[in-house]
Amino acid sequence: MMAPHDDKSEVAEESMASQAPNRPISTIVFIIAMQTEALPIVNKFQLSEDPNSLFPKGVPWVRFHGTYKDLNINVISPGKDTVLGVDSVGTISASLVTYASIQALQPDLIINAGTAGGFKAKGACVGDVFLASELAFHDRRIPIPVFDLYGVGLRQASSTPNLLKDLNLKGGKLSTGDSLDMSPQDEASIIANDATLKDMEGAAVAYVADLLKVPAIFIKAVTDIVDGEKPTTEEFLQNLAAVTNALDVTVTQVVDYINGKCLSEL
Ligand code: FMC
Repeated sequence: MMAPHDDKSEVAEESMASQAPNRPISTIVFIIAMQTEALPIVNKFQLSEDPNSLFPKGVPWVRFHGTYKDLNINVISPGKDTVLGVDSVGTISASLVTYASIQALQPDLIINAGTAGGFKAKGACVGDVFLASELAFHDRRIPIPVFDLYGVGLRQASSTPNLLKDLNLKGGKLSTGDSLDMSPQDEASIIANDATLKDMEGAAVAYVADLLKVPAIFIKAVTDIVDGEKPTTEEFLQNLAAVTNALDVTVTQVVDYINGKCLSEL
């Protein structure tokens, strides 16, 4: 693993490990908002729940982990809302678990995997799995110069052209907000963001990953067509199980593809 003429001390080697682009990816953290999305992946890789939580006492955040081939795989979910018992979807929970997971695990790569709405006008169909190239917010309107751009919060996903091509994934931009429905103002911002996909976590995960300089990619499977006839909630719930299976298939392919590769090879 070590370069033949490397004269760096072992300590320096280790402290630089998580930044090294030429070392195969070793630790992956999946950030997955919903239990329904996470469980198939947990089962596929035979991950086990961590009984000694890395996280503060009392938080609902859950970590499943295990090794698969040469990878340490962690699936982290914000878990169930402590008051209402539903999945803690949305940007606040996603940011917090992303931050805490990076602090605790120093991953080489973050993968935010989940469902999303898709725009048929941009070529999305139910069941499609996308790799998002850019992430931005559509519900942070601050109409003051420069603060407007801060609100949009545009971030780039790590560039993985080979992964996109070799696994035949669709590419597109993702717009994030804290609502499942879409107000006319949100719609205008999503169009301004040139988004193909709409979710409730992506740009938040991207913000934290960028802040802490951890590479991140975004795998999103389309549960509902936002610019279609069917009401979003109905379509989302109807397709959730089937689309989660499609997501699981792609996630497995992505993990197999990543195994043994450096970030620069993706
Ligand atoms: N709009 C926003 N979010 C979603 C969506 C849509 N049309 N379809 N699926 C989602 C994702 C969000 O990221 C949430 O985690 C969850 O599914 C819906 O609450």
